[in-house]
Amino acid sequence: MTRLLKEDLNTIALKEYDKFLNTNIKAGLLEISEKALGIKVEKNVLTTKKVRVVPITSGEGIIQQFSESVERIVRYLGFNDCSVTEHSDVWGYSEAYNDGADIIFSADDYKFTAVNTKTKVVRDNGDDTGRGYAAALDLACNGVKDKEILVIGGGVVGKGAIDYLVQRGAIVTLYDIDKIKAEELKKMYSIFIYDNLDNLLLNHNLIIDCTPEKDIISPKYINEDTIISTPGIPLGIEKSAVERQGGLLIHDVLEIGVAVMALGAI
Ligand code: 2YJ
Repeated sequence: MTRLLKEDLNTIALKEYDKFLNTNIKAGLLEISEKALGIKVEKNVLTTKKVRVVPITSGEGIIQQFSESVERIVRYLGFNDCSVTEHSDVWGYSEAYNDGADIIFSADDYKFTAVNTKTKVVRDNGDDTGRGYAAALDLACNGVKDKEILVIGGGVVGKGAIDYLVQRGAIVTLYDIDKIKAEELKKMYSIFIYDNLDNLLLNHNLIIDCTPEKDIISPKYINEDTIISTPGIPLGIEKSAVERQGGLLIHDVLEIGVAVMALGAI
């Protein structure tokens, strides 16, 4: 799993990203999250929820700007009462809980969750990231129903994307270097699996890359109909390469995943 760096988090520019999304897929972070979850949210509901982000020091420790970035994204969506706790870890958790927090975000090296203390709903960043990027692709291509979608990587994020896509009638092919993992997902979902990535890239314009593999997608496969939706860090293809060929790249470091978690945790 990729560990975010402060430099990655410094790239977050919410207004600009929302503008980019609205221009290219006619939906912003809020609409993508609603689509991912199949819900419509009343804006004023968001203002009634108290959200706290608890920094966690375990394992490799605090990532500078991580909690603050989560706070900024959640606040941007319309959750006015959102802040990072003064203390970290268990102390921070009890601080948030005693403060009456409805939703508590926290992440260690393995898990990143949003827990609703009242409804007991627990959202997982991996799963919600997959759903969010699948929803973004759904909006970008005017509906995934009956369309052939290539999902690269069948981890937690890939599984979330597959679950979303299959439910909406997409024709999904999964590529994963781990053939056993791919077979396991094929048992759970009505999908195809295939182990020749070059052939798959040659035959798909709609791609969700859920891997942290650099250069997994060669620019020669990109054309003006290509849409790549990917949370992968590092990116599987350079943004400039996609733009040069006239394709669309949907990518961010944290925004879509956190937005889906926040709305899903209401
Ligand atoms: O609170 C902090 O500052 C740190 N403990 C944050 C750690 C963030 N964790 C990661 O980036 C891990 N790679 C796990 C993320 C799961 C994403 N699906």
